[in-house]
Amino acid sequence: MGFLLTKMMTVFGNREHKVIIVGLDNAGKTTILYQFLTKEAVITTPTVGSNVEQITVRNTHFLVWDIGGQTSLRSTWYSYYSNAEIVILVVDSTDPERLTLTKDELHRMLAHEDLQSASVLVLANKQDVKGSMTVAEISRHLTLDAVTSHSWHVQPCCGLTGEGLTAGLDWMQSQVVAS
Ligand code: G3D
Repeated sequence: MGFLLTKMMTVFGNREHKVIIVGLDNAGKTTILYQFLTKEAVITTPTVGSNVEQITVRNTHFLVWDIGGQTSLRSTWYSYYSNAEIVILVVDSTDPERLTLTKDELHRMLAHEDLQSASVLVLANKQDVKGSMTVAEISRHLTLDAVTSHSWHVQPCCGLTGEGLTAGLDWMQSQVVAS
């Protein structure tokens, strides 16, 4: 993993900013990653590994690690935390039942020493579905107002159409430029 990162940095010359994309299974991670790769505003390179993609947003390079969300894989999330500058948490806005589980995973991540300086982009996905939870509802359920240790932002979006994702990527880019 370390070798791969070093090699990527050499190939692209510029610093790579590591992003991990997490969320429960069925939240829409794969769909959203696919949208990132096809957005006109985003330059992409061929898949680096089975779960790593390189994207460039306004001259800022990101390596996006897609981490599986099934129960059996969640216990391994921490092994990807090292050097991650951005955590993208994809939330299924139509699934209030599992939001408590997401909240627990989020706060476990925020407490991890390797993520102390990471910023968190919450993508409130599936906003196209009637009756889906709003940004305010999701923020409240995730108790984000209590999070003062990390920079965070909740972005409503639709993985199917890509709506809202450019704004999310812009916020992500602004975070690494500001740091
Ligand atoms: P995952 O990678 O987090 O497990 P996927 O999730 O990207 O595989 O998406 C899970 C399901 O949600 C897919 O449906 C996908 O099409 C759907 N989905 C993803 N984003 C959206 C969205 O914004 N709106 C709606 N309505 N559906 C979305 P299937 O039927 O293929 O399982």
